[in-house]
Formats: sequence, C-alpha cells, structure tokens
Amino acid sequence: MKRRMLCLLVLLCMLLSGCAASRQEEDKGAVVVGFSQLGSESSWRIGNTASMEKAARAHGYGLMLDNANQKQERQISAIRSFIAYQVDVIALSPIVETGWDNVLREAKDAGIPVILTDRMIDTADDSLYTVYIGADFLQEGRRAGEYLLKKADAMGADHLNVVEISGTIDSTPMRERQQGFMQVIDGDPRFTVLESVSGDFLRSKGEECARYLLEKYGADGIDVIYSHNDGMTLGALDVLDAAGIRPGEDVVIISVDGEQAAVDALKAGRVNCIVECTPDLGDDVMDMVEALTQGKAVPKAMHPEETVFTEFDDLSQIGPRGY
Ligand code: GYE
Repeated sequence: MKRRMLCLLVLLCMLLSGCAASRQEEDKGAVVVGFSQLGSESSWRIGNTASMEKAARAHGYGLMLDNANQKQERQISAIRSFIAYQVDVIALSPIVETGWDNVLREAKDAGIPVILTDRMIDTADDSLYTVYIGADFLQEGRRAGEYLLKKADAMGADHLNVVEISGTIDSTPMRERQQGFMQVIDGDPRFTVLESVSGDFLRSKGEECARYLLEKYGADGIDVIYSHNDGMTLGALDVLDAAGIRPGEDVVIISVDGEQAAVDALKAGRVNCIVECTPDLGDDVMDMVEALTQGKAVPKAMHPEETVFTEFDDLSQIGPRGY
C-alpha cells in the first residue's frame, strides 16, 4: 500500500516539477534507487549512465535518474526530490567535492543510505555517506607519471616541457590525477610543468586549451601534453593537426579514460599513453544497493580494477571498449 501511494506521489511530483527523473520497473515493491548523475560531458559519462541503467534493470530495481547538466544546485535539488520520494538508496556522482554536507545530512536524517559513485566529496563527517565506489584517481595520476618517466628514458631526453589540460576544478579526478602525476615527476629535473589549464572534461574546451597553450608556448615549446580525459585529448589532437604538429611524435600525448576513439588514436600512434578509467560502475553500485537493503556490512570504499595502455604494450590485446 505504502508503495502504491509512493508510486502515485512519484508520478505526481515528476509531473509537477517537470523533473527529468524517470522511474523504471515501477512495480511490486521493487527497490527504488535515486541516481543523481552530474551531466553528460563526455563519452565516459554517457557510458557510465548506460552502465547504471543496465545494472538497475538487471537487478529489477526502479531507477529514478536525474541528469544535472553540470550543475551542483541541480544535483542538490535532485537529492531533495529523492528524499521526498522516499527512495531506498541514493547514488550520487558529485560534480565537485565541496558543498554537500547539508543535503547529505537531510538524507541521513531521513534514514536513506547514500552511495557516492565515480567521484568523492570533501567532508569532515564520514557518516554522511555509506560507501564510495569509484576509481583510485591518485593511482591513475601516478600511472600517467610513470609512463612519462619511461618515455623520457626511452627518448634519452634531458629536458621536457609539459602542459596539463585538467578536468573540472574541485572535482576528485581533476585534483588527484594532478596530484598523483606530480608525485611521480616532481623533483626530476628533466621535467618542467609550464602550465595547467582546465578544460572541464569537455572536448570543446580541450580544443580551446590546446589552442591557447600552442599560441603561448609555440610548437617547439611543448613536448608533452597530459590531458585528464580522452574527450579533451581528442579536441587537442584536432588543434595539433591543424597546426601541422604530429601528435604522438612531435608531442607526447598522455590521456585518461580509454574510450574507443582514443584507443583507436593510440593504435594509430597519435596518442602515446591512456590511463584506463572504467565507466562500468553500475554492477558494483547495484550489488551494493542489494547489500544495503539486506542490512549487510559494507566497506567504506571500493575501487574497480584498472590498467594503463601505452605505446610500449601489445595494443592488439585491447578489445572493443563499448563506449
Ligand atoms: O574521466 C571524464 C568524465 O569522473 C572519472 O569524468 C570521471 C571523469 C572521466 O567526464 O571523462
């Protein structure tokens, strides 16, 4: 009965608020997950949304999905709607790390467990979320740095100028991919990081950043581009092509994610290294929902297994990426 009332309420609220939330498998007392997705800025993100939808279907869970279009305020109001709908579990991919305490306290007071997925938050109160399921971004940054050390050795280079095109400021992948990378190359006199500019994980902004960097430092002034995602990398490749610079040869290209188009560019020698970051988090998240609804004890953090693809590897081993 409570469920039926809830379903009616959900529909009513969705109609009234014009909210993009959708409810699948609205039925026989199924578990309902409210998922606040941060946007659709990249192929990674689109693959991640698809993974969540597929896993929810496979588990027979109702999924209320809200895409916040890159706006934190919209994520906050989506969470408030989920609380009003009395969903069983909230999954949140937070666009940035700060500013979540109030709304997550409201979820906690309502007794709804929160799974942070993909990105982390910065809070002094760990009880505001139940578990984090997402990549180890520090490790990703370190992998990028380790590749660069190996590359510099192979080139016999005594000095390389590096520029960084970073992701969204104050997001976990941006902060930790930078930090991990710097941990590895810092103190090695062969490297100078000239500048870091944010391309917000968007292909179009990656292009803008590359144009700006190229104008500022010139074709000969940049030896390495470290870009925090494939979308921005692909944008930068267009700019290098147009300037007659051969990516992968004249400039070393290091990227993160592993979407199909970037892997193709790696195989074509136009990208030198891709640190893998998988968007396929859906199964882990929905398994966690199951554990939580069954009252099982769960860990505080879970990282998927990831790897790194470089020009030094046998690239024929990389299967279709699916996104
Ligand atoms: O690398 C990027 C996306 O948070 C891991 O966000 C995610 C990042 C991913 O836009 O492509």
